[in-house]
Amino acid sequence: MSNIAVVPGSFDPITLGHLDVIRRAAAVFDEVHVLVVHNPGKTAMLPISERVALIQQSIDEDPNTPSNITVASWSVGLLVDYCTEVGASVLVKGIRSQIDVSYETPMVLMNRSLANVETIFMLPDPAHAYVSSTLVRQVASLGGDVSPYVPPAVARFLAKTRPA
Ligand code: COD
Repeated sequence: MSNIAVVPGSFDPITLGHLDVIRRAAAVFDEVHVLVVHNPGKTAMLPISERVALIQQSIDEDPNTPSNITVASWSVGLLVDYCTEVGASVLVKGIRSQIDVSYETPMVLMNRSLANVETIFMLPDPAHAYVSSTLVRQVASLGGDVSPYVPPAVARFLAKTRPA
């Protein structure tokens, strides 16, 4: 039986921090599903289809990213329903600080209670530990250069859509 992990997130847009965690997960599990999920607590910048496309391009363009990664989105129910559908028993969440641990902990316990799905926390390279999609959106919207924080496909996309 293959060992499948799901790496969920808003990915609005994917950053180098996300990509770092995805690569680490892909080195540990047989299969990794990167899953774009709408977070009702956040106002989205990009449609889900665009976020999926940018993740796929970022993975395709990166020679260091392994080939056991699938990109998908989920909007019809619980995150653990997706896990059940694809036979995944583990979620992987990236952790930047104690704040992330506090935010994630109730979800870890709820997902375990709902469907016996466990969660593994992974830390990114410290170089990416302060990067968030929220800050990337803010820097981009104010005309700043986001290329140090996002994959090239995202930097190109944001440069194209930058206000004149
Ligand atoms: N380095 C490392 N990790 C990072 C970085 C970084 N620079 N930036 C973000 N991360 C991590 C986050 O800590 C998070 O684990 C993950 O990457 C995704 O981050 P975001 O910001 O893209 O996505 P979120 O936090 O908005 O995603 C939240 C989910 C959609 C995963 C969450 O809302 C969820 O699990 N929803 C499912 C709904 C559900 O089933 N609820 C009921 C049971 S809990």
